[in-house]
Amino acid sequence: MGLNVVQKILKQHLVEGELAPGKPIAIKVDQTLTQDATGTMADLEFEQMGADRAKVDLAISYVDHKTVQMGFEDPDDHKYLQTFAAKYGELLSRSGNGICHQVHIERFGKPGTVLIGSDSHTPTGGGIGQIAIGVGGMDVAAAMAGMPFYLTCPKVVGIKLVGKLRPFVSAKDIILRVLQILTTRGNVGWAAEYFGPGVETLSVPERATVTNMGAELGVTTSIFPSDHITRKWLRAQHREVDWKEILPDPDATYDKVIEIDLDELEPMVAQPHSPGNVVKVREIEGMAVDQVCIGSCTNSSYKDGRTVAEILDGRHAHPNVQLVYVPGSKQVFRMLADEGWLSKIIAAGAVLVQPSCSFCIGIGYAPRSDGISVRTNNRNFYGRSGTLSAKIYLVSPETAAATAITGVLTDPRDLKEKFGIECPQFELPEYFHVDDSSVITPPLDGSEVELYRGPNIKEAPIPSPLPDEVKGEAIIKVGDKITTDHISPAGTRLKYRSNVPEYAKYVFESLDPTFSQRALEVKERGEYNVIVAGDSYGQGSSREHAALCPMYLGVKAVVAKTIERIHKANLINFGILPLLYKNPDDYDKIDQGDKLTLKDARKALIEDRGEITMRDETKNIDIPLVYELSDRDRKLLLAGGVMGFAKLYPGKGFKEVEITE
Ligand code: MIC
Ligand code: SF4
Repeated sequence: MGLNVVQKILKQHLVEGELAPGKPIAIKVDQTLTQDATGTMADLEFEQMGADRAKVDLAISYVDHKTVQMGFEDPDDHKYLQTFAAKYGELLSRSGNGICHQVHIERFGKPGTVLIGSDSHTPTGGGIGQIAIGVGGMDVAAAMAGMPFYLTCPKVVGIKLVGKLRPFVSAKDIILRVLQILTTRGNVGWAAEYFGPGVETLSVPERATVTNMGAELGVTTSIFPSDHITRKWLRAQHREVDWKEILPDPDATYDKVIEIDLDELEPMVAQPHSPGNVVKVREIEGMAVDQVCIGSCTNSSYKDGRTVAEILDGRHAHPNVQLVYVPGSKQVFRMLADEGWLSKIIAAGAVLVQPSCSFCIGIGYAPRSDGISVRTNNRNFYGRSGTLSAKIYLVSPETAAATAITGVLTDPRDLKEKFGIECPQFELPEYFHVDDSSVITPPLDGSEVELYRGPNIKEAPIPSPLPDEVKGEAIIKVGDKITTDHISPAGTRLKYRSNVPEYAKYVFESLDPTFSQRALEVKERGEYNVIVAGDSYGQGSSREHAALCPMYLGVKAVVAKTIERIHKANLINFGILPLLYKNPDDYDKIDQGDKLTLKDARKALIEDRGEITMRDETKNIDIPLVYELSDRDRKLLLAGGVMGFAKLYPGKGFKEVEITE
């Protein structure tokens, strides 16, 4: 039987297990990436693993999130990252060089290889036919130390593209439409593969916009085939040698197929507070807007910047609108500057920011109280912009530029009639401006390099092994779609990423500022905390701090209706049980503050019973819970996560260890 692109690449990288959907597998990793908000912790974890050098074909550390340096903590982290990269053989992309995903697809990604990155938007690499997966920092550290990556073999949804995008409709509208169909939940265990005649009509930056925001679907990865368009992109980046054709076999099949007719597609918008809350721009157009922000790893390519510049050409942002523009990379920035496009964006009154994550992660440009902000990034989670009462709408660069001009949410197709603006039509350049001078190459032998550690950098705490019985409290009860931004806020708190005791103070800050204190009190009583959640717990960012900090606060189990993939893996890595209600209605029976006991938790995992009973002592009822854990997952949980395992069984792999009591 023919293979699709996902199956082909996984097959070539399989090192353990059987390539059957739902089965645990391990794959060889070719490339790793970290960024400066997750990298310090990942690197500290790597140090504890005892390897002497990064053992992948390419390891790269990007400095792109904390570039504003909101205190000594951020530059201290950067210095640590730089010395770490030199010591252990990683490239380091300096502050100002750009957002990891944009730079990676320009300069380093390779079709047919496997990339894992400690950032959920790593699947941007799928735009050039790479299996690129967002993971927690611990998994990147393990891959750099030479271990394979463990995952559940995904089912593949084939997304068939037919037709061609109409003027002013763009790649962002494709992924927003996919999000409207598939939503942000229920896609764990799936990968998305784009195929069909419409694929050929999309350039690499357009494909990358689509695969980037596939992260919001919750799929393991998203991918396009590597074809002549990919080749052209790599040639334009002066690296055609990295090209390899990877097409689905003619008789390839998919576990499910959805079809999108690009001809029929209209400008789309994701409304607050979920990227899955998508409607047509037409349905809500006319809404007054306070701010328009253009950039982020979803829409910061040369194509996006140039499109915006052409639309804005000769016009100024509406008096009521603050316009912010952030290019994705030094390459994009420089080309737009050299060719005069940047000048048009500046003339339109835009606030210009260096290539970085910026507004997307709440580093500056918070909207006013109750403000309406229209943005081209990928997430509009509650509070992420830095203003709790603000409302964020996610759109294409075309819609953003049109809105900046008019001051109200505008369907860009109206630009022609209202302002005589034609849809920008241009070919991507034959060659991009290539300059890797902001990427530092490590010495061949880094053993003499001394690591720099600022005072804010604290070792990650090691979880304790799973006790026989988990006795404690339902420390918080939350609803559906709780994101890792709810659990571990970013923005002004990002500077504490390397200091778990400090960062832990802000866990669930936007939902319940007393959480951290209450959790610590339970821990100090010698008991454990249990998080009670609804559907799709742990959406969004890959930040392992959303498991690490709760672990530090004594959380030993999350009980939810469903848990998202990356977060579940992070929970396991830090020894927190990811459990599901056998009967989802039982969620309603538990209240915050209930005394809970997970009976025989340890025995249940040792014997792999598949079920654990939770006694709600307050309500006097038993609640049956289930779990989906591989052999490896169970051993890690029993031992206290990856580090707990390494401490109990130094130098041993999980297959060499049998845990019987
Ligand atoms: C994000 O977009 O939320 C981030 C910041 O890039 C995160 C990583 C992090 O929390 O550092 C992500 O997407 O994984
Ligand atoms: Fe940076 Fe935003 Fe992309 Fe995350 S989603 S990597 S914060 S630009």
